Amino acid sequence: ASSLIAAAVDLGASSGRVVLGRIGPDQLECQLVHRFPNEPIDVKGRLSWDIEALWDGVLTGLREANRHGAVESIGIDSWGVDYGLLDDQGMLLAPPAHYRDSRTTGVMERVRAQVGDAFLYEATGLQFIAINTLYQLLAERPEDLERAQTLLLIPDLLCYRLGGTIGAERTIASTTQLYDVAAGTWSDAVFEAVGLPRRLVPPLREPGEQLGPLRPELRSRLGVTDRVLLTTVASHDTASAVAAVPAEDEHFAYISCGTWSLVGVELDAPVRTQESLAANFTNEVGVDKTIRYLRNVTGLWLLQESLRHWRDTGDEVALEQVLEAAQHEPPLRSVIDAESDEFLPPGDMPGRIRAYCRRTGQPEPTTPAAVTRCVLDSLALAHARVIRLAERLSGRRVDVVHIVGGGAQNTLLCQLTADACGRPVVAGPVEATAIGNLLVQARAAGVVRDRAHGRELVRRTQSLRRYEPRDHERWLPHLS
Ligand code: ADP
Ligand code: LRH
Repeated sequence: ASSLIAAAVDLGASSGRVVLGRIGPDQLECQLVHRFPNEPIDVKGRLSWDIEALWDGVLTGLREANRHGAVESIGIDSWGVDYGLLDDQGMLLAPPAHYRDSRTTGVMERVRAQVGDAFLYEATGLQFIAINTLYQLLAERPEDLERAQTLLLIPDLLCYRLGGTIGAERTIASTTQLYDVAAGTWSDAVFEAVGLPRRLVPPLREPGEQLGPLRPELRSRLGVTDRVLLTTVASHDTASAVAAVPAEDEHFAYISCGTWSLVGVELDAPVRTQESLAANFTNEVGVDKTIRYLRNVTGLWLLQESLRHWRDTGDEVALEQVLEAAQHEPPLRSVIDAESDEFLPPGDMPGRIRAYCRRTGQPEPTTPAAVTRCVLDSLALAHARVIRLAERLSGRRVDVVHIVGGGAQNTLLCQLTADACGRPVVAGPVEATAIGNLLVQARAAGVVRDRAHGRELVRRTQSLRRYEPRDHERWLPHLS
C-alpha cells in the first residue's frame, strides 16, 4: 500500500485518547479525535481501573475516528503491568486492579528474599518495582487465581474485546517480570520458582501482526467493514513512545514524560550485569526486539497528585498558573528523591514532599509554587542521574536527550532537564505514544519501511523544540 488511514488508541494512566493518522512514505498527519479521563475507582476496597468507562472511550473514539476518515487499521497501546483475569467463559473476574493499589505491600520484598535478586534479574532482566505483574498476581486471592483461566494485559484485553483473539503482545509482556528477555519467551523458571500457574499466560505475538477484523457486532455498532484490520502495535505505551522519538542516530537518551518519567537508552541487547542489577535498571522490549534500558522515575504524578490534593482541600490551582509561578522560585532550594517508593501511592503528596524535606534537613516547600519547583528540580535531577548511569552501564554515549509525552509541554521542566544533563533537549512530540502506535500499523501495512524511516517522518512532520543547557555547574554537586 502507498498510504494508510489508521486509528491509534492510546490509554495512559491519566487519560486515554484516539488519534487518527494519515501515513504515507512522506506523510504523517495526526488528528486527536477523542480524549477521555482515566479515573480509578474503588471496587470492594481495591483501587481498580474503570474498564467499562475506558471501553466506552475507546468505542466513542473509534466511531469518531471513522467519521473523520475511512479507518483501515486500528491499534491499541496502554500503560504496562496491569491485567484482567478471565474465567472459562472469557468473562472478567473483576475490573483490573490498579498498580497503585496497596494490596501488593510487602509482596516484592517477600519474593526477593525467597528466590533471590540475582535469579530474578538473570531470568527476566526486569527492574524491581512493587507494581510488576508478578507481585500483583501473588497478591491475588488464591481462589481467584484458581478460577482464572487466562491473564490478558490491558491492551491484549481490549484487543480481545474488539477482535476476539487471544495473545500476549511481546512489548507489554516484557513489563510483567514473568518474561525472559534474553530467551524471548515466558520465563518458565520464574513461574515455577514463585508457584504461579503457567497456563494463565497466552502465546506471545509481535507488534505489527494483523489480527483480522473486529467482532461482527462491533462492526455494525461502529460503522466499519470487515476490511478494517485490528493490528498489534508496540502495545506497551512506553515502547510506542520510544518508537516515535525523532532521533537521528543511536546516541540519544529518551524521557517518556507523563504520569511517569521513563528514562533511558535504546539498545540491541539486554544488560544484566551485577552493576545493572544494583542500579535497578530494567530491560523492556521495544519494536524490532530492541531493548529499552531504563528506569522508572516517579514523573509528573508528583505534580498531578499535588494538584488533586489542593483541589480536594479547597486550594484549587491551575497547572499553567502553578508552572508559571514555579519559574520565579529559587532553584534547587529543596529536592526529593523522585525515584523513592514513598511517592508511589495516592494521597497527600505535598505533605509527603514536606515530610521528605524535613527529614533530610532541607527547607519545607509550603506554597504550591514552591512544591512545584521542588518537584520539577527533583525530576530534572533524576532525569540527569539516570541518563548518566545508563550511559555508564550500557556503554552507549548520549549526545542529545529527547523528551516526549505530555511533559514535553512543560517548558520549565525541559529547560531544567537540559541544564541538569548538560546536554541539549529536544522536546516533542507530545503525542509520541499514539504516533509510535500509528507507525507500527503503517509498517504492518507496508507503508513505512523501518524504524529509522518512522523516526525520520516524525522529525520532518512534528513540531519540536530545542533547549540548550545553561548553568550545568550548579547541578553538579547534586549529581555526585
Ligand atoms: P499519561 O500518558 O501517563 O496519562 P501524558 O503523556 O498525557 O500522561 O502526560 C500528562 C502530563 O502532561 C500531565 O501530568 C501534565 O503534567 C503534563 N501536561 C499536560 N498538559 C500540559 C501543558 N499544557 N503544559 C505543561 N504540562 C502539561
Ligand atoms: C507508563 C508505564 C510505564 C510503566 C507504568 C506502569 O505509562 O507504562 O512504562 O512502568 O506505566
